[in-house]
Amino acid sequence: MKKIWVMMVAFGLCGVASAALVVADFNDLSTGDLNGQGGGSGFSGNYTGATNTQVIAGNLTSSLYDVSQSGTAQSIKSTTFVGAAGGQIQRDLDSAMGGTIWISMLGENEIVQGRGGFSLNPTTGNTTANAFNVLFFNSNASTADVRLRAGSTTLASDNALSWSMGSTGLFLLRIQVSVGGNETLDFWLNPNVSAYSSETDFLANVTPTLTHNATDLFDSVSSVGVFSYTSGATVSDGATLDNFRMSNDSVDAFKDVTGIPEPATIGMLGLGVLLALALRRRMR
Ligand SMILES: [Ca+2]
Ligand SMILES: [Ca+2]
Repeated sequence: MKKIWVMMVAFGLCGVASAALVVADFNDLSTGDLNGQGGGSGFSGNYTGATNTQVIAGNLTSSLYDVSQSGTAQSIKSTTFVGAAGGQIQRDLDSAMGGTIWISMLGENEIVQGRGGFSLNPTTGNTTANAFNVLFFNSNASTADVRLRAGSTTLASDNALSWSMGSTGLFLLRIQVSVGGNETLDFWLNPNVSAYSSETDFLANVTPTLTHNATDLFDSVSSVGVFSYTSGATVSDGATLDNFRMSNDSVDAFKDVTGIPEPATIGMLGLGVLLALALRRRMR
């Protein structure tokens, strides 16, 4: 009998472990220059790079997923003109991530020249020099352009996505890391994650917006960059970014970035409790 309870406790602990979660919601920072600040969780050291990126008042929020932010409502954006060469700011992770990595982030543009996105294993302040990055902008008032890129090389893109300028977009990315081989990328723009009961349900029913699996990008992720800049004119207002979440937890990665629990885990725990209670009753 003792053995069953020990096994259940061990299984339960495995189920709730989420040490691999990285979160940057910017709500624990001071307003003003992001450069030199820290905050969030899962990082080591402070942001370094672009000096134009500011912590500003107000969260970006989306009704498409089940993740809320606490603390002071804040987000980040570039508020002065800067091109791609100077718009990135980056940070090291506590520990390198491999396996299957899920990432979500919110972004929004106010003007056609606004650009934004995030990068993995960034090498300089230039968004075109990254191992991998997701770049987004609004081609016009009603459509958007999203690109998965290795440096400045586009791996997959769509320049006619339905997404209005001035409304918050939800970016969802799954990376299956292959050591020595090509990474498998699946990207969704504005997926209605809340309409699905689990990762399994979501994957079975929602076709990715962009996919790519023909490039060996890296064998692990050790740092993350975010970038906000303007293009084509000397205007301010790069894209606004908020709530970057990244997890490679073997059970809860999807839940960590979308808030949607995996019922299989809950079901198995529930089954374990029922089984143990039934056995205890029989042994009396
Ligand atoms: Ca925030
Ligand atoms: Ca690889």
